[in-house]
Amino acid sequence: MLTEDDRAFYAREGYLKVEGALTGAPLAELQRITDDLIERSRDVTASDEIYDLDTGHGPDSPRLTRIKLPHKRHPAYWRALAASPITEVLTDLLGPDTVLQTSKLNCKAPGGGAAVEWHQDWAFYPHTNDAMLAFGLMLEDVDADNGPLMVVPGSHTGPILSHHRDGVFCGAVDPADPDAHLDRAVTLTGRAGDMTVHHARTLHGSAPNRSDRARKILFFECHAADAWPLLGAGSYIHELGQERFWADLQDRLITGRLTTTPRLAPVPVALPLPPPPDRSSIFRIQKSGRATSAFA
Ligand SMILES: O=C(O)CCC(=O)C(=O)O
Repeated sequence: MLTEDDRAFYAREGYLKVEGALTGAPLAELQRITDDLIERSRDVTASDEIYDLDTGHGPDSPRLTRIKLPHKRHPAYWRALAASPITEVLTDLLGPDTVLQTSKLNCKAPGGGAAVEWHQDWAFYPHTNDAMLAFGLMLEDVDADNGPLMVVPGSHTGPILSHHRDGVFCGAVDPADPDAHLDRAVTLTGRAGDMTVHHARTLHGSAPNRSDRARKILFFECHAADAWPLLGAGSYIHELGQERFWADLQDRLITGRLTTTPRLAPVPVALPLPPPPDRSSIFRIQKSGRATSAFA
């Protein structure tokens, strides 16, 4: 699906936009399932294993920051990753053997849905090599007003910036960090079915949703099978124990084969420790770690 130019652009800039990555019936199915899931959140009164609630959520107005692990909620989400044109984008960029690290559907409710402060995913879950990326499949149109993803081109080849405040991991960089170069950021808008790709080391963030339309982006964070996790803040996999971890890993294999021989690359690593008080989602890590907001 990708051209050689696309791959060269991704390697150089650390991001890519793929127009029409998912279209037609598979896209419509995901939109319907997502709307159903949001509808069913009306009676939920506290964040749980499925929903991360935004302020103001209630029976009259479902307001979610996130639907957690959507690929575990409905097989259509898994199919969108593992049996669709998106699968080809994945293997074009990561090679034949690929694993899902995690999935999430960030909903950004209309009229204020939370910002995501600037960060590098790699700071949350460094691995033995950085053949890692995140797909952001737009389930509805995303424009400048409803909190689009923004990325700093080329930042994936730079340093891992400090994601600590007062010595504690806060999951965000200080917007005043001179190495952040936020003035170089580009905004990734698009139509439903378009998809962004960003490298795990690419600095990115997104503003609050200032529109009256939800911003629904389905994120799949994936890596080459030979990239093994060192530590992941907030990641459920570290709580599983070895037997359940192994079973879970089989479930997360997207293409090709697993390997128990990690590839070790000379990558910069800073562990996300000590952890902040609440590690249950990026929103809570950034809030409880008292990250400085770039969007306040
Ligand atoms: O939802 C967004 O705009 C960005 C999400 C993100 O970067 C993350 O969850 O790591």
